Amino acid sequence: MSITLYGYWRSSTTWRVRIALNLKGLDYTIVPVHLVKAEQHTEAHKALNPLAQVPVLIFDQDGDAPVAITQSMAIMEYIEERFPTDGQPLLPSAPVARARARQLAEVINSGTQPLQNFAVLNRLKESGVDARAWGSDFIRNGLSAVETLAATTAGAFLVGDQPTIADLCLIPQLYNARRFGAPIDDLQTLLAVEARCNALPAFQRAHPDQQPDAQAPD
Ligand SMILES: N[C@@H](CCC(=O)N[C@@H](CS)C(=O)NCC(=O)O)C(=O)O
Repeated sequence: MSITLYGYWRSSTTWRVRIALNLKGLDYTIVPVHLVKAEQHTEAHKALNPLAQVPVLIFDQDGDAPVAITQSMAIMEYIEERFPTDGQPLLPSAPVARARARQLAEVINSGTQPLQNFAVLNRLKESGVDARAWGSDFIRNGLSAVETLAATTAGAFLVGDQPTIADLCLIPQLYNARRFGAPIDDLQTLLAVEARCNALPAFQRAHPDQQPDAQAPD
């Protein structure tokens, strides 16, 4: 069996998947796709993801045709369902807590990250819009919502006392918040959760700076 992750060191959605694989204790090979050099738009990459984005996870099991999955939420859920007893679970077991983990993850996945994505920002810049301010506003808005929701869901982590897909989405989004200069110092629950995540090797090894294609920050 082999697992290959097509991604980019600073892609927040690729980062989520790296944490998921690390928490599960799964080995994987990274294939860098350089977004700034537009490698996501090559025909080879679009054959894997017609939306021209990363991440893409290729799961290759001897004897079966390789499975290529896009969309980080689908990938994380697949990893959890395919390897339910490996490493740590990515979702709580109780139905309400599972729904809360998905809910908080989606506030970031569908309510925040798409509004500050590379392609969106490039289009905004072409239209003369201050893309950094735009991104900062939407990130602040999304993370403020997560902070409010976390008041009733958080323990040591965003939902309860174990990391879930909500935390896997949170950590890269906080990194993006800092890149965009979004104010986050008052989001005390999120910052406390971040500190706990950052203490875990699975999160440390997933950090962009630890990736083979990492570059000096621009
Ligand atoms: N909903 C998708 C979003 C993926 C996504 O936005 N990927 C970004 C990097 S974080 C990308 O590939 N952007 C390339 C581009 O915008 O051209 C997921 O969660 O996988």
